[in-house]
Amino acid sequence: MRVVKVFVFAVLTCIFGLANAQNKVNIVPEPQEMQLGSGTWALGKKVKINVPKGQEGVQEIAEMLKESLETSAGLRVSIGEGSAKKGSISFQLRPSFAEEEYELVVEDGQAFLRAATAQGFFYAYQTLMQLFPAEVYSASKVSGLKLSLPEVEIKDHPRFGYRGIMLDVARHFMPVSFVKKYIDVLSKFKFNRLHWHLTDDQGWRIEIKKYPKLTEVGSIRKHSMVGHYSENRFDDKPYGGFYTQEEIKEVIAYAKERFVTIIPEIEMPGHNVAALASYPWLGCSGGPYEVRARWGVATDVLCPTEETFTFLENVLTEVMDLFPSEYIHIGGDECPKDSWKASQFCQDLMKKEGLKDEHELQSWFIKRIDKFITSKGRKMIGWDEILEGGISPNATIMSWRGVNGGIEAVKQNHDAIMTPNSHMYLDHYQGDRATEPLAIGGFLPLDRVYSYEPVPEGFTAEEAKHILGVQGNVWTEYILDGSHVEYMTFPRALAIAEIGWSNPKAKNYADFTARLKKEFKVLDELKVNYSSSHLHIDSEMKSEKTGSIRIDLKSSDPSLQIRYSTNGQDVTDQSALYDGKGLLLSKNTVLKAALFDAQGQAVGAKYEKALVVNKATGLHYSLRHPYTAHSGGSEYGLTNGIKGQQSVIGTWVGFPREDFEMSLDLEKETPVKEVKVSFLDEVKSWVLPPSEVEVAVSADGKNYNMVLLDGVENDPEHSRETAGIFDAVASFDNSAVRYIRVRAKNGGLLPKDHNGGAGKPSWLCVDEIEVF
Ligand code: TNX
Repeated sequence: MRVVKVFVFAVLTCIFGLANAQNKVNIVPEPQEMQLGSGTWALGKKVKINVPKGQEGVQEIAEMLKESLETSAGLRVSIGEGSAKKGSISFQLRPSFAEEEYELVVEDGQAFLRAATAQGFFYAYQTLMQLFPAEVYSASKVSGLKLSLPEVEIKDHPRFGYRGIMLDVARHFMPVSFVKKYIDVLSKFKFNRLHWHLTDDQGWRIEIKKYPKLTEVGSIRKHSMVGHYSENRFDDKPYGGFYTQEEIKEVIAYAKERFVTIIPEIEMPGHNVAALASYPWLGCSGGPYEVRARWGVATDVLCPTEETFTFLENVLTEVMDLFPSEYIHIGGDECPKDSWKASQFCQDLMKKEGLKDEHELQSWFIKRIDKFITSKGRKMIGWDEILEGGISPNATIMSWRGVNGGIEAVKQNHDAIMTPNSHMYLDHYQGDRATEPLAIGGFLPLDRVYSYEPVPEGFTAEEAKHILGVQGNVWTEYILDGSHVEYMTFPRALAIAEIGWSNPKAKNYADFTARLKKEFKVLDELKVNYSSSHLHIDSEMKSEKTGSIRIDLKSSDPSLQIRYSTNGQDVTDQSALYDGKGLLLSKNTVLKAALFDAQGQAVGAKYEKALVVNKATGLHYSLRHPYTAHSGGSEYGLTNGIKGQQSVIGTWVGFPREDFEMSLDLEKETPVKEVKVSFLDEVKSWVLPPSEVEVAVSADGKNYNMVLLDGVENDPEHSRETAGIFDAVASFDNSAVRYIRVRAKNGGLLPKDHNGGAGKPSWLCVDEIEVF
């Protein structure tokens, strides 16, 4: 084999990306070492697969390969124990390899897969599949499909032993068929753990023979939330679902064939209202309780009585009988202490055990469970809250509230799995909220996921060993079905696959996204939904000082073309082509744009902005109290031409508590006949309109001509029920002025019936200031 060395060190990653693109080798996760040859092996109609004698599990993997080749391309494949020769694919044992390590070589018209274990061979097989065209994944025959492989030598092993995804089936239930499909797809990208979040306040999803009410009662909630939590709305349909123990076994066996270990999570002591509703004696107040319909954190939690521990031990015994996983997850997160504070039993228990507060009681609780799990030869995992009040001796920590939990755990000589909500929460938005399906919040675009490094800075090599790996979490409050789970998972999980497997020195986002193009075709073949929102259009506004603005559009991928419309019509492949020189807008415009690939196909996220152009557009101003960046405010966001949109909080410039005051300099004397200031009125999002607005204009910056406007309360056109956008409009006599001052009084405290915020200060959200 004539070998072209293309992958040596990190410095070569650019060249590597190029070589990749040219040679069409697209492997995710990127292998540790790869040398590309110059030739290819075009497979014939007949292929022989050679497997080593008596090696457990290898025959099954050879069968998988046979099925893929026969189904997609109609090859005739035989499996036997023959020796390697041209035209064959040979599995060869390498006993010295590590468990997940493999080698894959294509040369001289044949292929070799080498490993020590079935798992190693499975990964060699997955890499081999990725060397073929995407159609090899097709579930039916693809006419005219010719299979060929590039000459290549790959030596590969994972960086971390734990590469996981967490699926929450408590908030929304996912059927067995979907869970299997999900595991199958994840295993193709070399994930080896599925953390299955089986119980929570809103539903208990696993059959427990000893406690049948857990599923009879606890798996069904009366209704579910619709829209965002903050809207406090519900539908009127009971919601339920659970897995029988037989189904659980079926899923575990299916996952095992794909080398995915399922880690069950049984939450405690918080997130347990579904169990409380089933057996009210588990709670401190004795109930009655109802399976929770609202998202968020419940104050009712398990009471640490002997009866509760007996219950938990019985539940965990059944769970451990089902799940062979070494690790058992017991939750441990978000356990409010209200019911323990109010319970005489808990207070007495704390005295008896010498516990100084309820945090120590929680720690005592978890330690007891840890002891039980350890006594059964298993290991306990808990969310990072289990560090509070003293960590259990054998616990592994799942760090979710950022990375500090993980750091703290390692400093105390424990293992940690990194799943910080800053980078690994796949329930967060991955693109512009205005065009993405409703999500819990946050902003976690693909590049941010990809940028994550699981080993905290400053860790010694010894400490780094305690970082077992990474995990992406799919919480499903806002994810109703499998297709939506897939959309939130892919491609962000592919970035996680790479963080968990590949050499961090070879990280290269541009190369990763280039490889994604092929992976999207693979996902298409597998009928997996995914998002392409990482392809998007960014815009920047510039004032032209002539009552117009210039808007520059930029594609996240320079190889894509931007087409746009300014007449409100949807963008098609016939719309105007953006020439990269910026658009000059001199009147209010709805600007729509979209990205197109070389084939003229629309790809990625759509872009849409309502732009306002007036005498204030693009000008700088000063504020008396600062805006808060967290609400989406940006410097000069009040005059940037982009108006806040109803229900899209991030498009407003927000001011907590205080009144609002801004001064604008028009830079020269300008006739002004109207000033319009818009405010958001959305009490559910803690945003109230101002109680009073004052607009003043001045020619010299000293003497002001003032107009006082009533707040929304006295505006007959606007009522709280029709919440939306409140425009305050002040009229003037069109004489020339230079300075404009706007003051608005904060709307005060949130009303008594407010969900979560009663009596708390409200926000004032302003956008935009328009001058005519
Ligand atoms: C926090 S992460 C939770 C979950 C929610 C999630 C939503 C963790 C241990 N607890 O109960 O579903 O946020 O992002």
